[in-house]
Amino acid sequence: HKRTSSADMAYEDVKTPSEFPRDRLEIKNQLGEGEFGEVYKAEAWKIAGLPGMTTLVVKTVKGITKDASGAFFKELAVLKLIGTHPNVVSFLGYCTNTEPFYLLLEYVSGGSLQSNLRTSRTQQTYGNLHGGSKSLSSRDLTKFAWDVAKGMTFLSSKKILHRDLATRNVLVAEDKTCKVSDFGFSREGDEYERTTKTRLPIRWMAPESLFHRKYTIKTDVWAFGVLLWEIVTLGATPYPGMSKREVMDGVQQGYKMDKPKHCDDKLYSLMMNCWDADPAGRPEFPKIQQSLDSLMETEN
Ligand code: ACK
Repeated sequence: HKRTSSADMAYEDVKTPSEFPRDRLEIKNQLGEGEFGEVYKAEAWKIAGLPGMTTLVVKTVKGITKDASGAFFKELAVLKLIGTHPNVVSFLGYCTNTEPFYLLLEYVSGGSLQSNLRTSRTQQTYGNLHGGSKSLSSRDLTKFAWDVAKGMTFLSSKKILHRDLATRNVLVAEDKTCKVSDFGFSREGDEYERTTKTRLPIRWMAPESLFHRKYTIKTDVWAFGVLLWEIVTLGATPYPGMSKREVMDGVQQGYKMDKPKHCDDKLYSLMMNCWDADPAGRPEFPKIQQSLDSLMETEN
């Protein structure tokens, strides 16, 4: 039987995700800890209209209280309808008949964008490659940003907020395509009771999220600006040398990060636009994608 994996997944063949029988899942090794529970690699037999076995990811969802289950199923209903996009981790199905609930997602083999950026670092800088990277060219970095922008344009067209956009939540496929991951169910509010302590992504948050718990597509745009900064610095932690408290105070007072070394002027002006104090002044994702389209054209 044919084996399907992220590398050869035929996106147009993926059917609307539905309740999947647990007995057709074979759970393998644990990949890590997620927002609501553990993350495992698994094999599924005939899922989402795909033939044979598909390697995928199982995210366990624990501790959904009766109160929160309404919000959970509402979100599930939205995600079922989004369809697939090459720059977004595909949602393949779910198991919600008993706890723990499972979310079944496309397996992306190359690890997070953050770890890809960090492992590409070298001490020395060499002429033709991007400053400080031994394995990633400046074109690769622009392509990462472009991929994420395309994924976010798609999600925003479906009215889906990410709420935790950062390079740690972008996965890299074998062919270096970036895929936006961990959207939809991530919540900063208290709609879902979390199993783990709530840790807010302070360094990626827009002022209105930090101080008014407000999340809109424009707060995702702010986070995208920070993600651009992470890409250019090969995975540095934003606001270097500043504590979370100092970041919050700084952001409130309009402090913006400096232009990183080796950063293209156009890219820096794009991040600065994403960090406009006024959400209405920040570009929409399709506009951001356009800016990156032209940057891709000028890269050799
Ligand atoms: O950074 P990582 O290697 O990539 O470790 C984390 C871990 O699971 C906990 O989130 C990995 N992970 C999450 N979603 C996926 C996925 N769709 N495909 C492959 N690995 C994933 C993530």
